Amino acid sequence: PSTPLHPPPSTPPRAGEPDFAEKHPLETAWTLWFDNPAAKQKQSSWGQTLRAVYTFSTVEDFWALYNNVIPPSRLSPGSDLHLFREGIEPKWEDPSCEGGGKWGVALPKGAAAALDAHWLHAALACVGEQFPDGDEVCGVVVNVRPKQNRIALWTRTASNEAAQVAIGRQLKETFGLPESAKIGFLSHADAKRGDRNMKDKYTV
Ligand code: MGP
Repeated sequence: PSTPLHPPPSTPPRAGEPDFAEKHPLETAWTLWFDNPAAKQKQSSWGQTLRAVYTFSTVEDFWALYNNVIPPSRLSPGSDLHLFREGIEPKWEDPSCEGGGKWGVALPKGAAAALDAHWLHAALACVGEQFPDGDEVCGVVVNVRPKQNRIALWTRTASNEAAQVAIGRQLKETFGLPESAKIGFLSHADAKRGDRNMKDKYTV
């Protein structure tokens, strides 16, 4: 948007009063991306409709954006939202992602409130730096699909098992999943090969 999300108040706060116009900086800036390709994409042409929507770097601007974006449950099937650290493109080919992978969580269809809640909790965990080895976290994606929605947390170094496992455990906690629920980590290198029988590199 071209107008500021939080216009400054007309009078400055008086001495001793809280400054409600003050913004609280996040550790890094984040960019929300949106994609809604008309048809199923080939690997070679994938990403042509992917667009960066908005970059923010404060808690207040996160909420301003959140309150103005259609939640995943109301997006049309085929849509993706990506929330990534500024400067990292949500693509396997990005230098920060190419050696990485993702923890994927499949969400049952029809649970609209749960989908939106999981997306919000995942986004808050990212921008609030709740994950161990936080530098590993590139961003989070929600895929809205006809059969099953998915949320995936993208990380940087697939070969760093200790970091990925710690992050995967935290993601389960963020989502309130029981110990018995299993989630899997897939490296982008394996995803690229498009092998139907590809196996998770790690599970927690
Ligand atoms: P997808 O969007 O992750 O899954 O990738 P979707 O749409 O649910 O489809 P399904 O195959 O899991 O049923 C779909 C396809 O998009 C992949 O097989 C790739 O061909 C392509 N694709 C996805 N991503 C994230 C990338 C990427 O980062 N780079 C490139 N080049 N292609 C990608």
